[in-house]
Amino acid sequence: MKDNRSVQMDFLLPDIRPNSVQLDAGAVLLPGFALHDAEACMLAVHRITQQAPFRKMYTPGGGQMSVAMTCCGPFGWVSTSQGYSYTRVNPFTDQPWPNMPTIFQTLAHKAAQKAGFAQFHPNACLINSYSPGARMGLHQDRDEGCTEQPVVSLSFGLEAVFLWGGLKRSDPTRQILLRDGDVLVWGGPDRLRFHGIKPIRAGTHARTGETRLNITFRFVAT
Ligand code: MD6
Ligand code: FE
Repeated sequence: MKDNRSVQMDFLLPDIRPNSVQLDAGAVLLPGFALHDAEACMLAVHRITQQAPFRKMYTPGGGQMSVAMTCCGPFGWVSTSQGYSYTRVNPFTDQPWPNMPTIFQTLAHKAAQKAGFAQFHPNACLINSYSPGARMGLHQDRDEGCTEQPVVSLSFGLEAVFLWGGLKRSDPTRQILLRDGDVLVWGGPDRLRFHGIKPIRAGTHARTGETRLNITFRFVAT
């Protein structure tokens, strides 16, 4: 006779997370929104990094960032001792950034739409790779020359604690757990909020190994 004690119950527990969490007037967390497209995104990142490998850049302050970065799309974000900028050419390869894959464009557009931002067509995509211990200090996203458009951000692999601050660096921060497949969209009155990522805790994720990947989409004014 079959020993039922060792048999996995054959129903799935419902995912009790809500589809959408309004964090602020212009900020929405979409838990698991990118799960369906996660493997397609991993393949896309793999292809991009063959053309444009991850690099750890230096900040204008002189320190090396703990997060490794690359980009795709018409514009890529770069940090040098001279400052931050968006460029059409990857300074490490002297080549244009790889094309933005259709899956990225579609996912970013769908997430923005679900969060209430119609017609988001990003022209810049930054891909951040975090190893355990890597972090991102509090900052504002304000190098785009345009704050009309939202930012869409995808998280894959190891979880992260996202710090959600205010319009001043010294404002208090809330902590938001970002997990594999989660999407964050923010714009409007929240577009210039300070935010950051606490040091990633050690771990291994089935999708990414000892890594958290973050893919952010923006519209850069030309
Ligand atoms: C990260 N994200 O999630 C870092 N910026 O690893 C960001 O800096 C960020 O997620 C603007 C909008 C969404 C973001
Ligand atoms: Fe940011």
